Amino acid sequence: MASRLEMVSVVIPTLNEAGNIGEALASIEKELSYPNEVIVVDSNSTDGTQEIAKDNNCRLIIQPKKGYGLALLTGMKRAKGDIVVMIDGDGTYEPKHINLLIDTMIERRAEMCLASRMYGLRPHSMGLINYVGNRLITLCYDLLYGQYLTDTQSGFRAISKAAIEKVNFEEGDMAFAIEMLTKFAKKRFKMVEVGTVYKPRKYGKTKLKPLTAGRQIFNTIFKGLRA
Ligand SMILES: Nc1nc2c(ncn2[C@@H]2O[C@H](COP(=O)(O)OP(=O)(O)O)[C@@H](O)[C@H]2O)c(=O)[nH]1
Ligand SMILES: [Mg+2]
Repeated sequence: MASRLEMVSVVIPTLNEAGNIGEALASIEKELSYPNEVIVVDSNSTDGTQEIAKDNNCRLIIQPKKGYGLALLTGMKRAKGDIVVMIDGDGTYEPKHINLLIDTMIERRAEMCLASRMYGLRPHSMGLINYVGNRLITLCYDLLYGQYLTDTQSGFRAISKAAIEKVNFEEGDMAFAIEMLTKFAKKRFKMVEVGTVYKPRKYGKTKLKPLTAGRQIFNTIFKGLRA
């Protein structure tokens, strides 16, 4: 099964990640054992992120309009691979698990495999508000959509490109992550997980605004039910 996989597209959204993106790209290149293309989608960073990306053997797409979801969607639309892996450019996810994500998705014949940071106790690198918010969002999502996921806010996922093409995405910001899960559930696409770790951000600041994102995420969960 795995041998039929011709290309994996890795899509990385970046906004001012100059301190992190070089190391993130190097470790993805080192760890990923499938033929691949790596796409960095940058929203006009002002700290030299684009220059570092260009020096690191990847496709750079500039999406001047801000938004985590819009950046990912822009990259996914241009991806040539049969499987798309989304991963943040801030070095908080573990590229050592990238093959495991892909292999699990293929072996379990799923449309998506998520890397869950929520097996076991709260990771030290995840603040209490984000942890509690994630647990609440995930509980609400699982109950309403009949799923058993543990980390709906994970930004590290392997996804079938064919499945992405069957969905119409509307959320341009952080709620994109949950929109993908509501719409995949509605289409009865199979979603599985593997456990991963969550590392502290070494440089720069998070762009997540928990209250705004929380509101958008719950709106998206309820909107998805009515669709
Ligand atoms: N292109 C682009 N990337 C973004 C934007 N907002 C966040 N990101 C990137 O998306 C990833 C996740 O964002 P982050 O701020 O770390 O959110 P957190 O992980 O929830 O704290 C990082 O690689 C960011 O650089 C945006 O508006 N445009
Ligand atoms: Mg982050």
